[in-house]
Amino acid sequence: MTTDVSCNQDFCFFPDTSCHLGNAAGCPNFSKQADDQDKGNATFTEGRRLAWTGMAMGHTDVAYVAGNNKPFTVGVIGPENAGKTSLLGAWYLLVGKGLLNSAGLKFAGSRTLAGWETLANGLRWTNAKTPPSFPAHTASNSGRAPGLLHLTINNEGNLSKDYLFTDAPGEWFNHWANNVESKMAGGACWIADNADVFLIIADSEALAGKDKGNARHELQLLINRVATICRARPVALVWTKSDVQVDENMRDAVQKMLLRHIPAAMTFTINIVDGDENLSQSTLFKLLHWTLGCNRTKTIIKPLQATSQDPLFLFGSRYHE
Ligand SMILES: Nc1nc2c(ncn2[C@@H]2O[C@H](COP(=O)(O)OP(=O)(O)O)[C@@H](O)[C@H]2O)c(=O)[nH]1
Ligand SMILES: [Mg+2]
Repeated sequence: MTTDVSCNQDFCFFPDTSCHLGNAAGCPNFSKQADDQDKGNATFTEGRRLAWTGMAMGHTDVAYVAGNNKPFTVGVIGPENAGKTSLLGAWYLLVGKGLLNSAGLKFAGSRTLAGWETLANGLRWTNAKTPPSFPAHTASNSGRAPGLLHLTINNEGNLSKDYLFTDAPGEWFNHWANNVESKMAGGACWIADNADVFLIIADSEALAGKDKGNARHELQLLINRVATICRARPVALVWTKSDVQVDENMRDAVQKMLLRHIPAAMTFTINIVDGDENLSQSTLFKLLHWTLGCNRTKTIIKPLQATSQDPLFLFGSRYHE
């Protein structure tokens, strides 16, 4: 029988994680069905749990990686089936192959290894009989925050930087593009508020398919929406599934529309099907490198040019012209 276990504390996910209040044996806030009482007691004593599950994080778990610095958040935005999850899974495999070294970077850990593995598992060649497949569909009933995948990466100076990559269901973005206040837009608004860089995914298959007019219209709405919220944050348009040929006119029209709304936007064309011999030269890796190298947009406060450099007297002193 399945146990109906829950904790009445908002931010506690016991038994998936350790008890939020640190109770090692029996917490009064933790309830379970009466006939599963024994199983529940066992759950408290089965060794020490970690405070996180290793799966994609929700916004509550982010506290475990955001304590030191706000993680750099990569917002992956695009319609359903556009290839967002496949892109993340393929990136994880590139990181696993040690490709970051070729860019002077080093993998330095992840709090969501199990989540990355879930995305990437299907993309691996396990044996000759089971060729790689694509990740499972990202469900839209997963609350109001996207699944967040975490990486810590060290740069050449051995300084570490935390990254969060959003894996969100495409349905949210359709609603969000049409109406920013839509209740169905869920975590799309979270991404709009919190992302430090935006990757807009253009699905080549949809833009070359039977329903390409509709796909183009949806992409246009999405680009418009990102243009209104991105401010100075970097944006890239990512054409996925480049093994599918898109009509030149369609491509030109989308590119023109992109640059009209977001003049500084970058464009990348990728696919994760053709195994490229030289992976470090692939656009898939170049996109990862570009994304990791983006900086948070900061407001620059002009230094005061005063006669005194003592911070205590800086504001009262005379200014140089
Ligand atoms: N031909 C081709 N199909 C792809 C590629 N990447 C993803 N797909 C297809 O796109 C589907 C949806 O991918 P997924 O990553 O789940 O899309 P998401 O809904 O945006 O997360 C997959 O089942 C594949 O059929 C690619 O590079 N080439
Ligand atoms: Mg997905």
